[in-house]
Amino acid sequence: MTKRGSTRCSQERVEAVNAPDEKFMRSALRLAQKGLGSVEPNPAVGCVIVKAGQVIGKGYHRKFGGPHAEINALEDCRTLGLSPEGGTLYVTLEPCCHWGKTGPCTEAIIEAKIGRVVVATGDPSAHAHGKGLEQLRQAGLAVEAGLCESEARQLNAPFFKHVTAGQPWVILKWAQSLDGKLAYVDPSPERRWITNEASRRDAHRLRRRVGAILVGINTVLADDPLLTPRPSQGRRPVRVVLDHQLRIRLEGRLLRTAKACPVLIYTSKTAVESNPQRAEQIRDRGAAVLAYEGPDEMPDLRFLLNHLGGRGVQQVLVEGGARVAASFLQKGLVDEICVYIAPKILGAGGSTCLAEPLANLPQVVGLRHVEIKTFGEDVRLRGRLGIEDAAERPAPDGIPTKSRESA
Ligand code: AOF
Ligand code: ZN
Repeated sequence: MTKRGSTRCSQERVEAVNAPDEKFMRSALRLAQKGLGSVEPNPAVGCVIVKAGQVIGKGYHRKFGGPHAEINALEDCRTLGLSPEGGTLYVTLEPCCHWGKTGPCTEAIIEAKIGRVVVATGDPSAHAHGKGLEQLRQAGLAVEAGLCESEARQLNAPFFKHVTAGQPWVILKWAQSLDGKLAYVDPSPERRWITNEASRRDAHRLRRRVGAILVGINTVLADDPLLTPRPSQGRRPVRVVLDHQLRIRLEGRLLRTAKACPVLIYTSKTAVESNPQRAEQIRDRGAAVLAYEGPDEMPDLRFLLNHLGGRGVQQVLVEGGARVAASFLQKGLVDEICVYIAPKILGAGGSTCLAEPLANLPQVVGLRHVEIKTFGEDVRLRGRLGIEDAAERPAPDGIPTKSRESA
């Protein structure tokens, strides 16, 4: 397999790589993007098949459990009555060679007699990890990897983080007024929500793509939230509550629905030991109780994230309140921020400000890849923190994974 000299798709290196290759890979990346929000926790993958300089088939992974990008692109060729034989297949992720919910893409590619495969990035999953590329090479196909690698990894940053670090991608979400208030002091049916309906619908879309939704006990006691995505479209993220004293109400909406949609209460060992009956009552309602050691009021968030990652949660949505949000930020555990801003000033009518618990944050936190979108008159600002490209993440030996020879 040939490893390309550079992994970027930037303008400066157009000369360094085959320009048509880059154009087709960019097209595959755009296709991949369409799957975001529907494929999680699978990666979003796009594929383009080209023959004699013409695109003869396109496809992307549309839905979790559905056919992979390569299969859809091959199917597209056939629907158009075109043969993929001898063509070049551009795909944004190493083709799989395992039997999962679907069959191995490598076999379909080989059967279709594709001549050359260009891959943006390897799949670090144990079932792949270079094995897919190797299988194609063994079958006599020309295989190249690393074109637009950085973009391909950024597109699936949560997938790469979960597979390589074992921890979920953490999205911190809140809604605020212009003066930074997160709630009304005196909520009423008319003054319950800060943001508009379109913003709230969008927040439910976000809930649908994550494996866990996390809040603090104060939010639960104040709002009695359900914390489910609505409409659910079959998604049932685990609802996690940080509750160091086991204060959750047994008759609240979370525990009343715990048998239908999972609930995890994260508490202190002290609380469980001093009141084992209470923990038992919570378990009887169908919720799981997980306890951390150490100071009661300082939940071990890393332990929790490792636990969630281990049970297959790829993305966690942290929804509040202000102190919970601040502690995730203070511990440097946030990967992405999503904030909805409503054009109103709540003044004395508003309560809770993120600025207060964050007043002692020692470092400035800047966002990258910032994206701004409007929902009616509300504004949504999204951005990423820290090193979100796993290819740039230093490996334990200090060598960035990008500079290694790929498998
Ligand atoms: C590909 N093409 O479009 C995607 C791949 O359960 P399955 O069969 O859907 O397999 C899911 C795994 O396949 C997923 O964890 C990831 O390693 C790979 N995703 N592979 O060849 C695709 N989405
Ligand atoms: Zn596949």
